[in-house]
Amino acid sequence: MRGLVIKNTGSWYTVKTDDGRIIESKIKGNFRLKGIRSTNPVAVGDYVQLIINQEGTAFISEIEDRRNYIIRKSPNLSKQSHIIAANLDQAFLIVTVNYPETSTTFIDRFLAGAEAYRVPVVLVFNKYDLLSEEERTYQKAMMNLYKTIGYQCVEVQSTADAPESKRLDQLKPLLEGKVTLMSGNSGVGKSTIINELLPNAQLRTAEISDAHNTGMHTTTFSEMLALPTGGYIIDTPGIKGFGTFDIDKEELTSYFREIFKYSEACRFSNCTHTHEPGCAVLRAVEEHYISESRYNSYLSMLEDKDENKYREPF
Ligand SMILES: Nc1nc2c(ncn2[C@@H]2O[C@H](COP(=O)(O)OP(=O)(O)OP(=O)(O)O)[C@@H](O)[C@H]2O)c(=O)[nH]1
Ligand SMILES: [Mg+2]
Ligand SMILES: [Zn+2]
Repeated sequence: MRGLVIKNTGSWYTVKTDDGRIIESKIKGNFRLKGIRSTNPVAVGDYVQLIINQEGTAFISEIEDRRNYIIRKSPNLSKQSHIIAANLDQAFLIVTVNYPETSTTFIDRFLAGAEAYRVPVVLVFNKYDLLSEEERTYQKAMMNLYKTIGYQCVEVQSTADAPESKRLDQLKPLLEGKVTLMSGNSGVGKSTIINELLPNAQLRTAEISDAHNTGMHTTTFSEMLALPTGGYIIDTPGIKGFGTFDIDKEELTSYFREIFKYSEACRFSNCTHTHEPGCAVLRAVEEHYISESRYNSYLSMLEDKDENKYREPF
C-alpha cells in the first residue's frame, strides 16, 4: 500500500494512504539512504510503501525517490542532518523585520540552500501591524532588494482586522495545488498563518518572549495539512539562528543569483570574489550593483566552507 507521510513525531510516522486512510507507521529495519546521514531517514512529504499489520498500524518498507528535499545541518559538528521535508513545489520563508527580528544573513542562507535544492521561495513579510514607520520603510527596501534579485515578496499581517492590501488571502492563489513548506525563525507566525488559512488546522501558537524578542519554539514537529484547493501546506518547527543547509560549497557562487550573474565577467573562472584581481563581483559590490548585505552573507557562507576543511569528510 502506497502512502504520503504527513506527520512525524519521534519514531511514529502518520501516513495518508492513496485510498485515504490515516495509518500510524514505524520504520522497518534500518534504512540506509545514499549520501545522507540524517536523524530522520523518512520525512514529511515522502511517499512510502506500507506493510499494514493486524493492529491497524503499519511498517514503512520502502521510500520512493525524492524529487527534492530541504535539509538542515545540526548546529553542532556531529555531521548529522535533519530532513525538514521532501518533495516540495515551493517554500514560503516567513520573515519579520521585528518581533522577532529576522536577519538578512538568515534569509540569504535559506535562499542559497533552496537554490541548491531547486526549491522556489516566496518571501512572506509578516506582522506589518507591529512595525514602526521606520521599520516599514526598511521592510519596503528589503522587499525591493529581493524582488530585484528575482524573488517574489508578499507583505502581510495575520490579524483579523488586516487592511485589504495586507490580507493573507493573497497567499491563496500561490498555494493552490502545490506542496508548500512554511519556514522561518521561531515566532514569525508560521502556525498562525496556517490557522488563518485553514481554520480547522488548530495548530498551537504562542506569544514570543518579551525579554528576548524571540519565539518559544512552539511547533516541535513538521506536519502536512491538505488545502481545500488541492495541494498541501507544511508547518515546521522554527529554525534557530544560523542553522545552515548542507550545501555544496564549491557551487556557492551559483546559489546567489546576482553574484553568479556578475561572476561570469571575473578574470579567473575559480574566483572566490574575495581578493582576486579582475573580480567583477567585488567591482559590482563597490558600485552598489550587489548589496553589501548579500555579499556579507556570501562571505559568511564561504567561511563555513573553510571550517569544513578541518572537519572529517562525510
Ligand atoms: N500582531 C501580530 N501578531 C502576530 C502576527 N502573526 C503572528 N502573530 C503572533 O506571533 C506569535 C507567534 O506566532 P506562531 O504562529 O506561534 O509562530 P511560529 O512561527 O509558528 O513559531 P514556532 O512554532 O515557534 O516556530 C503568536 O502570538 C501570534 O499570535 C501578525 O501578523 N501580527
Ligand atoms: Mg509554529
Ligand atoms: Zn570574482
